[in-house]
Amino acid sequence: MVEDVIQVLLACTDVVITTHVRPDGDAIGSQLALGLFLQEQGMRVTMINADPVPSNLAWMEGAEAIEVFAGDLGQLHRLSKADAIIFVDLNAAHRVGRSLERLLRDSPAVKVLIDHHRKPEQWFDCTFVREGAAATGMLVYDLIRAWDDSCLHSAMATALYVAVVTDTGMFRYTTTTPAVHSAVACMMERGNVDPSRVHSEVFETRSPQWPHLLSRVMKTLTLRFGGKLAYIVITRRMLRECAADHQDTEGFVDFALAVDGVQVALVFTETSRGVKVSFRSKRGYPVDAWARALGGGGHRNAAGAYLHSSVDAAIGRLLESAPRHTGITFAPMEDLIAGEDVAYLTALTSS
Ligand SMILES: [Mn+2]
Repeated sequence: MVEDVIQVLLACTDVVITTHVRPDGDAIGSQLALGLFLQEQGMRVTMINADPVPSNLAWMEGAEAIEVFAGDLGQLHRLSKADAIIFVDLNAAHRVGRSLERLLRDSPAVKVLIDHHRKPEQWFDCTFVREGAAATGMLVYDLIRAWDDSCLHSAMATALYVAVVTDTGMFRYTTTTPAVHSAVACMMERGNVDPSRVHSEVFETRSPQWPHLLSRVMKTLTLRFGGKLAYIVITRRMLRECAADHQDTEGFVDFALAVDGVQVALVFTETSRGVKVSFRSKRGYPVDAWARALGGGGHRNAAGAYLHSSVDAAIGRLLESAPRHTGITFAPMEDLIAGEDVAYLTALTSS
């Protein structure tokens, strides 16, 4: 509950705030807004992550104070002095990254979780979790308003706005409720948010490599199950040959999900150790249980998992398990269905 978190934090003077690897707008926006707020409450705040702030978020006021964990003595000293470690926008220890996971989990500090993902791990000491909330930024907003309503200033409000605008896909996803718009109205009134600047900084700062990678990746777009499932593949070779990096792949899944009739879109991203599978779906086709069955997790309509296998094996495994975990059913006579799917269907119906 928000009151529990406030009570715990009121007793603290040194806090650490961290978020997940490859941080997105909600991760950085929530971390920054909370960090700025707790500093105003007189606390010493360390904001530290395994990965750097992505370039499209680095413009936010205060973001320069967010550190990348390097394991140096100064950082270790501050981590060891913390009364509380606050985890935002994640629900599992491994999401903070290998370099920080053990260190933070084994710390004697109070572990506080502020998050909106489903089924958080149970080792946190104090939690403020609302599964299905539009963004962790919405929870940080509620915490700030419950704690000290007068405090919401411009930099804080902009960080919260970034959190909400990114995690709602610019107010498009089903999580975009009237309460979200009310909160955003308040952020704009109190905090002097500039939506046009936010949009251009966050969404219109693509690298010159981006269109080349996009065209390569979209050539892999494949429809299955009568066009209800779409997938795309991003290999390390594509990234190398386009001189692109993972940040350039942000939003590719939206193109696959935008195809008429597609209910579930998958992205297979090759990494040095296996394949990251990103799941996105339309309403009525939950994918979080599917991701969890593969050792991952996430939200109803946006989730992820990691497979230690080749890309081909990962695609095979996902296509094989799709009917069990989604509302997708076979349409064998449709010409969009591939030979291997027909073979699988035949095996299924004859057994
Ligand atoms: Mn989030």
